Amino acid sequence: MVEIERGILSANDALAARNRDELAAKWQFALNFLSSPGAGKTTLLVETLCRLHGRLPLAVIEGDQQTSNDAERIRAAGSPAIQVNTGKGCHLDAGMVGRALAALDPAEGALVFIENVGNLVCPAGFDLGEAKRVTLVSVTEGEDKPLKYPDAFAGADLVLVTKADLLPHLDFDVARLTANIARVNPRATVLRLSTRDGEGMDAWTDWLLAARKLFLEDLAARAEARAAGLRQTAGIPA
Ligand SMILES: Nc1nc2c(ncn2[C@@H]2O[C@H](COP(=O)(O)OP(=O)(O)O)[C@@H](O)[C@H]2O)c(=O)[nH]1
Ligand SMILES: [Mg+2]
Repeated sequence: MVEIERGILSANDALAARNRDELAAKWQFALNFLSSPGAGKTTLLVETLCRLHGRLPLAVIEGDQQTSNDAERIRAAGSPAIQVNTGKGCHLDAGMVGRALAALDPAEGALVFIENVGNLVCPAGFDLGEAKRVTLVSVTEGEDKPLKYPDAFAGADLVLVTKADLLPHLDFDVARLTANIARVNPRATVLRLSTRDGEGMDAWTDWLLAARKLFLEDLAARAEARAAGLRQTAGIPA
């Protein structure tokens, strides 16, 4: 059992590394979105695409066990999207994402959103080649979810606390949730947001664009260092 699991994960890691290289070669910044079903991933993506439309190239890979409903919602928002149905599978893997990227062929410099299959367990173990991982948890899910499903939070660069507009109707303690996130992942940024009243949407898009900028600057610095090394090897003065 342990051997098989290790085999599957290392095969996935090799494909994830290939996706990461191919994305980097085209200066594409990819994010992997995890959450339980219904936390608001697709709604957030639709809102985000509307805000960023016309400013930079966008593309979306939608993962669900069945239906192409979410890809249709994204296309209706004016962005290219491809639906991956995992059937009995409970998560996307790097092979599926590699094939989806080949079919979708996002433009150079694109922001690529990958919406994983909704659950807080299986997607956490599979690197897709993304640059950043974003985990959503809605205020109707309970403050203890980071402790119950730590892997989904431990690997996140950003945790979005969604549906904040519902807080007046609930006895949900955002500070307790934030403390629980910090227990499993002290380095994650935590933002509270609502697609209904727009709370946190500016902070979210600011985070997204700043993370993409840093990623592209890092790629540029590496390309320059590689070029400088090649010039030196070839005896060409800088
Ligand atoms: N009140 C409220 N409802 C939301 C918000 N975002 C999404 N929803 C609702 O939550 C449900 C599930 O949203 P969806 O985006 O499909 O979740 P996904 O399964 O994570 O993709 C839908 O009925 C949305 O309208 C929000 O910010 N506030
Ligand atoms: Mg969805």
